[in-house]
Amino acid sequence: MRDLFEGHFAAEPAAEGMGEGAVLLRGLARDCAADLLGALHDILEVSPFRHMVTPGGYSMSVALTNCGAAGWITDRSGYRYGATDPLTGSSWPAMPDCFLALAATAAEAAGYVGFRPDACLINRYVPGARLSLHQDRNERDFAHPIVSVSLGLPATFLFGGLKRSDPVRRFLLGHGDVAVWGGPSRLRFHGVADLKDGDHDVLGRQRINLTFRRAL
Ligand code: MD3
Ligand code: FE
Repeated sequence: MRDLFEGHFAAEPAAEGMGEGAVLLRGLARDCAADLLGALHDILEVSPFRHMVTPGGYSMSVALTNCGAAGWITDRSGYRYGATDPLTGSSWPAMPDCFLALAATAAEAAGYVGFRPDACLINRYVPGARLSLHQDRNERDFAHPIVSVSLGLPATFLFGGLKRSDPVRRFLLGHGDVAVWGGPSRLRFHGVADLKDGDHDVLGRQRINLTFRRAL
């Protein structure tokens, strides 16, 4: 993987290995960020950000919405994917072409050919928001990778192991950074530390993360 990119960037390699099956593609989404945010604007007019409740009864500090055939939701009865937005009762907005293209390009660069996500979970963090350590296991087939795109304020991503108690490594994810998680890393525990306050040129006081999944 690394040798594919080495030589192109002397100071900063474009692809960083984060552990088996996980690859960080720094800045891959920088050039298409304006297209992504334009498409996101249209999604939010149909399915706005909202704070969902966990099965334990806590309201998440991260606000979320979805696009694609399936959307990730949580409420008092559990975590799952659903075809409709519980707020509107209608289908989630369609996945924009520029979302699909970026997800497929990133997956392929990490060695996963033919990734066709049917779900994009869109998370919004404001200063102080966090995501505690968890595994993503509501998808049907863990053979598919997950692709994540960071936009706006930088966040400290926490990357653990296959057990909750395993040590955690920290990666700072900034605007335009894309990460691909598959293979043996697919079920690793992960989370996001409290977002530090700041003012991003494009997004102001927030971070938006797109996570592309093959859910169904
Ligand atoms: C590593 N979101 O929505 S994306 C999530 O930045 C979630 O909003 C975080 O974790 C965020 O579930 C992190 C990175 C990510 C997503 C899925 C993974 C990392 C992963 C699955 C396995 C291992
Ligand atoms: Fe996750």
